[in-house]
Amino acid sequence: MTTNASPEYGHAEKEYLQTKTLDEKLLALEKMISYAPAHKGGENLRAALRLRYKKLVEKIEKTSKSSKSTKVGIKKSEMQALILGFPNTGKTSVFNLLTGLKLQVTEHPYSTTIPKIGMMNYEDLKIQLVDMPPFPNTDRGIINTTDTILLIINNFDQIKQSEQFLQKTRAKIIILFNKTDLFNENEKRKITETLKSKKHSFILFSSINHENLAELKEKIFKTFTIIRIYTKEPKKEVSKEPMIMKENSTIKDVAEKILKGFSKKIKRARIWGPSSKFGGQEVGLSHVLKDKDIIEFQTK
Ligand SMILES: Nc1nc2c(ncn2[C@@H]2O[C@H](COP(=O)(O)OP(=O)(O)OP(=O)(O)O)[C@@H](O)[C@H]2O)c(=O)[nH]1
Ligand SMILES: [Mg+2]
Repeated sequence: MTTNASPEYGHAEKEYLQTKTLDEKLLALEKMISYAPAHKGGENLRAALRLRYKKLVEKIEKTSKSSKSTKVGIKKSEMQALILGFPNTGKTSVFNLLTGLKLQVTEHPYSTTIPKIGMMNYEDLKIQLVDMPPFPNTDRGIINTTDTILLIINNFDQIKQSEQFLQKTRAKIIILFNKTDLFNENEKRKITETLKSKKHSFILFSSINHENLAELKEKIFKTFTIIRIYTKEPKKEVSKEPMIMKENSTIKDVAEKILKGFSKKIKRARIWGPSSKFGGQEVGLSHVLKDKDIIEFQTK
């Protein structure tokens, strides 16, 4: 791969090529990384290996998640929202608007029979949405493991009637009162007052006139409490795809997500963005990050 890599590196690479399982690959790749040339000329190789490592970790995580996953066999993305509700409330119509897909919408109830996946773009993020069959034909497994639920209703009784399906979920719930095009302004004001008084997170919506579509997307995004972190290498462009981290993550958390043990190899980290006092500020591993920060790692 490079002209001046050590013999140890060569052995590690050979080992890597001969491995069969993902876990063996990961171990061999760790070895390659530790034997990769540390001098400046090895920079590209080290970056390529780190990227390969990150992808491998993601692959392993995905396969282990999906094997544990629900009967419907949906691989959960980092951010997932389910669209739930009683028959004919407009779930598929809302799903189509948010994802740009064109699943069949009918005036008959029970038209959605199996869960369908789509992606909602929000700024530079992709959020996984699942259009579910109506209650009671919903799989409990996925309800209990998802991050966010968009509960589509057409009347207040449906809130209470939904509770039996939502008892075990830890998801954040947004109530979407759909078909508001059928109500006048005064009636809409009353709906708003009622939902407010019950302290629900809610939104009034219409799939016909797209009322509050931008607000809906923002509301969904805000349920995830994640931050986006961009990384760059010295003198290089900032990564296009953000890393998705939990709120209040530190420089160390990001380094460890890129590569286990990587934080020990960091000599310096510089940051740009909302958590920095000024662009290029040098910070320690315990520095707490904010959404849209950019980090530059310099290794020892
Ligand atoms: N007036 C009005 N009708 C709507 C709205 N959204 C959906 N509909 C209508 O409601 C009916 C059901 O829409 P769907 O999107 O298929 O509803 P669903 O909840 O996915 O239905 P199931 O999959 O059968 O549970 C269709 O006739 C839609 O045209 C809306 O905002 N206003
Ligand atoms: Mg449907």
